[in-house]
Amino acid sequence: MGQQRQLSAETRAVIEELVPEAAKARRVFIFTGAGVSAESGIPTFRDAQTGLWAKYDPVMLASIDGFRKDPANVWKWYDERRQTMSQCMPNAGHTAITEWQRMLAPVQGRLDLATQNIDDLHRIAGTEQLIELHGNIWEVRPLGAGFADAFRLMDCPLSEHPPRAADGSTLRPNVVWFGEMLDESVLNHAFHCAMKADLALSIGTSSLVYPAAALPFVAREHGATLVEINPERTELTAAADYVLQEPSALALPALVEGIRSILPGNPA
Ligand code: BV8
Repeated sequence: MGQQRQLSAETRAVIEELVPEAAKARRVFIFTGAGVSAESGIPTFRDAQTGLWAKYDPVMLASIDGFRKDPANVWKWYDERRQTMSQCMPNAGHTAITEWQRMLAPVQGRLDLATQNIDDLHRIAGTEQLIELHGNIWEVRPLGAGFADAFRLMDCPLSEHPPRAADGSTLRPNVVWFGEMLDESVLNHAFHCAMKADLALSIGTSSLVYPAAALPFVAREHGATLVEINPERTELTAAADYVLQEPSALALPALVEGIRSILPGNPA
């Protein structure tokens, strides 16, 4: 019960109201952003003091033009982020999502997770049916090649910036930069899951970057109950049916604990 101690009384009341509906959901769609990894020690993008964009110019570093101009500089930034991420582990919010997914299997339910994060923490936490909308920082692909040609390159730190393929060609991070299209099949699958959901949760995202940010709105338009978990209000808050204004590593375990006490066949 330690988690409950730090939740505000208001959040505890919202969770109490939400749990019976959440425990009934059999098609859960979860959409996450950088905030869900904040408590693992990975900086978000837009948090004023600590956010990456406070220190770096995203157009220079998270764009194909920035890369073509100075691939070594962009790779230096990604190598730094890889080194930070290699020291970080999933937090209680990541593991609560995996636990919820496992609780749904015996009742023929399913939980699909679409993340904007490239840090691999949902995968390390054991979450399946994982949709990586913006790629993965541990994957690379030859410059000019498509997502299908990506492969994992785990060297940390990298031996050279930019890293090169065996044939000497330049490798780029297998991530989606500003101004680049997402992998169409990945995005279509995410929209399909959002449209089928009876419960959708948007967790740890400023809801600013499209087309990913449209997913929770589409879920709601197709009949899902919409929950937002974020210490701050966002562009999505007004559209949410339930708002848990807390850090996700605190709110998610409390929510999943409540669901576990109701789902059949789960020890309370
Ligand atoms: C596209 C991967 C079609 C790389 C990222 C002009 C030209 C071209 C496109 C555009 C344009 N103008 C607008 C666009 C569209 C653009 C866009 O939406 N721009 C925004 C800024 C207006 N989108 C694109 O470019 C996309 N592609 O549109 O293609 C196209 C193609 C060609 C030409 C025209 C159109 C591609 C976007 C993907 C960019 N890649 N990252 C990398 O990571 O290095 S973006 C990056 O920011 C993330 O991936 C994420 O998607 C995005 C949003 O970040 P968040 O995850 O939400 O993080 P943020 O810091 O913002 O917020 C953190 C939140 O967590 C906060 O709310 C905070 O309160 C909360 N929080 C903090 N602590 C906690 C917490 N929550 C819970 N618990 C806590 N403890």
